Amino acid sequence: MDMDSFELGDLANPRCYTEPLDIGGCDPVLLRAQLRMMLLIRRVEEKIGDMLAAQKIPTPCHLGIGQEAIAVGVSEYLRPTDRVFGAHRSHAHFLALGGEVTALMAEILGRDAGCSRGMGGSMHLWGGSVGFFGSVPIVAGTVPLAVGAALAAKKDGESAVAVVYLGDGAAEEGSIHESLNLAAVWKLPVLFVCENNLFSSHMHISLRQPSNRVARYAEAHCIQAATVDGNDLVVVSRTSDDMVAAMRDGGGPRFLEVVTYRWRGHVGYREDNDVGVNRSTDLTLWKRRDPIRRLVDALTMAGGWDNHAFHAMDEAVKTEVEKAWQQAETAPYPPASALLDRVYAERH
Ligand SMILES: Cc1ncc(C[n+]2csc(CCOP(=O)(O)OP(=O)(O)O)c2C)c(N)n1
Repeated sequence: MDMDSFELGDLANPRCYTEPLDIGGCDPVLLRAQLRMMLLIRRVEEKIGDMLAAQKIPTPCHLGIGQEAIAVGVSEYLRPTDRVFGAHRSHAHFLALGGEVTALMAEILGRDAGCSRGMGGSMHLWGGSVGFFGSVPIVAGTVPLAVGAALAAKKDGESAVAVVYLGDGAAEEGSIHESLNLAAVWKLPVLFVCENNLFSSHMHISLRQPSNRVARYAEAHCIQAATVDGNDLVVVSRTSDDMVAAMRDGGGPRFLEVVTYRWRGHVGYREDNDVGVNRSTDLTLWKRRDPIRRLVDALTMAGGWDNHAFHAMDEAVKTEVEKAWQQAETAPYPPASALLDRVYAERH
């Protein structure tokens, strides 16, 4: 849905958009694969949450439970040659591109088998082979990098696009506007995906901005934008598919704002009702807009799918996650001699 208004309206109202997804015209095989990926991401993050609670993880982790449809929908039409950038809450971005669960778990545990060789932890993920060019904890830090990656693709005459995930909080950084402006002026193939979960740390957007619709910034920079329900896999998928296709055709940058809500706190496994904000009522309502449940309901209504099928899929996913955790937990740490590797660049 394209919106001209400054306000999100019903998209920010958790009492709306709770119905089963409209999956008319969708490929059921693809939908089940996407459902499995959303489930995998959720079970991985729940496991990480449990292990944080058990104090088995030494690094801070930002969980995106409840936001799974975004990474899965956006990643569907990307290629391994594209350049995708995340931020501090990027487990889903990494996994949805095909990043390995064990490599993520091992990274979080600081093991050599981690996707950044155990040197980065949850907020420094890397997956070059699947097109994940990295996540960093500096809010908005990867946004100008994605613009640079898009510039490189354009200069090299490649059809690759750059994608960067950013939050509504990141949109308050000045570098966002410089990035949007440059991308627009030079017509760069970069997709800005703003995961508007209404919070920056513990502060609601109504306390930080005069309007809650972030895409207005893109429009001010003459970038085509859409604001959609981020908990609707089908809508996210279709919109990003259209946007990526237009970018590959030389159409310049696009801005996709996906409205969602994170179920856990800003950082850690708790729900954040104990850090100065009490969002328990909203959280209960937002859980009814669960992207997984809405897809499951739609598949069930369409036939050929039932609770039994869902349960079997879920059990297989949980087994996979447990296995990955065991592997990561028993994997060796990097040798002490590797401590300064990749800290300084080699002189050539
Ligand atoms: C430049 C910078 N400023 C502040 C922080 C502290 N910080 C970490 S995450 C965060 C909130 C970011 O919110 P948002 O971009 O909406 O992403 P979300 O956490 O909602 O996914 C802040 C302020 C930081 N890491 N980097």
